[in-house]
Formats: sequence, structure tokens, C-alpha cells
Amino acid sequence: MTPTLHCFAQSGNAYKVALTLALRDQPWTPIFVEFFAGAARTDAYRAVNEMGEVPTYTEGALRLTQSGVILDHLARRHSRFGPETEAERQEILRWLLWDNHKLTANLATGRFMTLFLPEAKRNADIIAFLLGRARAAMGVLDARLANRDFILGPRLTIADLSCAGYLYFLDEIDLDIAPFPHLAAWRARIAALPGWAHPYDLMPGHPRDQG
Ligand SMILES: N[C@@H](CCC(=O)N[C@@H](CS)C(=O)NCC(=O)O)C(=O)O
Repeated sequence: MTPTLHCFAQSGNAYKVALTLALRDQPWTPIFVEFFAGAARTDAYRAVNEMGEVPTYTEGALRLTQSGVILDHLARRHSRFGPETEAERQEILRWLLWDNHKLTANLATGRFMTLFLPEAKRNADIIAFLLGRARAAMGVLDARLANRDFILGPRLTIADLSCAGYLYFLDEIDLDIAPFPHLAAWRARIAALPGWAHPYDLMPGHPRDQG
């Protein structure tokens, strides 16, 4: 039973899952969501994911949404990249929640507004606010990584795979990683892992006029 992932190339949230599968060398089938044509807002997609969000992961009869939930499932299923103790379980959860709220939320929304919203709807002040919040979150993660290879320490976990999701898109927007050297080194460390691929090489829909 090959898992499926509703995804599109520009989605860092889907990438978190796709990357986890790739690093595990786990075959999966992408189901392309024509996000920029409004596919995630259709009744048909809401029947798949009531939140109208990408990604959605299926494995036989199991259907999961929210990247953090999917990553948790994959860590258990593969016995890789997950916690080994109760304290680690809580620590991973802490960083997944933080990523969803502080890092990804601001970075992804700022990037969306910069790149994908029609020009007439872009608001420079809102973009500056969101990317400012994203920079602050990057500072938090940079400090965390000052004396660790990965967020929990010496071992890659799903906390890293969640937090790293949007950082491979940074060159597309006005957000320089240079002021965050530990973050940059950690991002490169993950990119050097066997199986790593850029989101645009892992998921369908890039460039945007291709399915
Ligand atoms: N917390 C969710 C966020 C998912 C999310 O916001 N995905 C974007 C695409 S990358 C989306 O579907 N946005 C639709 C919307 O916000 O209406 C997760 O981690 O899966």
C-alpha cells in the first residue's frame, strides 16, 4: 500500500512530509492539488480535508491532515526521527507547535503575499510585519542551534523536518539567512542527508504552469 500525499511544489507544509518520506526512502504517490487555481477551496477537496489545507496524507483507509500529525505518524510507523523518551516526545511537540505558530505561519504567509497574491492585493506593511516576525523566529531557532547539530541534539527528528520546511524557499523572498549562521549550517546539514531533495524536485507543480 503506497501512501499518497496531496501536495504542490510551492507548499512547505507538504514538503515537511515529502522530505520525511524521501529521507526514509519510502515510496509515495503525489496527488497534485491545483492550489493556485483554488482547488483547496472546492467542496471536493473539503471532503478530503475539512480544513481546506494542504497537505493531506493517506495510507490505505487512514487519512491524516496537519503536517505535525502526519510527521508524528511517520516517526512512529518508521521508528525513525521520533522521540526515544517521554521528555523527547514533549520536546518534539513543543517545537512542532512553535514552528506552526511562529516560524511557518509568518514565513509562509509573508512569502505567499510576496510571491503568489495578485500584485493589487499585496500590502508592503503586512509583508514587512510578517517577515519581521519570521526573522524573530529564525533568531530563536538560530540560538537553539548554536551548540547543537539538530534541535534535540545530535539526532535529526521530525522537529527539524517541520522547522526546516520553508527555509529552502528563502532565496525567493527578501529574507537573508546570513545573519543566522547556526540556522544556515543546520539547513545545509539537512540538505546533505542522503535522500534530501529540494521541494521543487520532490513535488509536482513547479514551474507553476506545469502539473
Ligand atoms: N498547520 C497546517 C498548515 C497547512 C497550510 O496552511 N497549508 C497551506 C498550503 S502550504 C494551505 O492549504 N493554505 C490554505 C489556507 O490557508 O486557506 C499544516 O502544518 O499542515
